[in-house]
Amino acid sequence: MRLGGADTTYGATGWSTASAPFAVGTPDADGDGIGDVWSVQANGSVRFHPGSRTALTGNGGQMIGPNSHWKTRIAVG
Ligand SMILES: [Ca+2]
Repeated sequence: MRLGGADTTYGATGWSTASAPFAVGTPDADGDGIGDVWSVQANGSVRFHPGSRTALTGNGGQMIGPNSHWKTRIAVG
């Protein structure tokens, strides 16, 4: 991630490819002016992770539940 123009660690735990195989940063999606992250979890669910100026916290919010359709998708964004 880029914060203040430099690459830095933004979320250090829970982001292994085994637990969150796909993740993408996007422009602000919740209106707070800070870019956000969407992920597809290993169980196929899609989660929204509100961005922050310092670090991602928590597990984000589940936007789409796990089902066989999402398990076969290869990208989000
Ligand atoms: Ca945001």
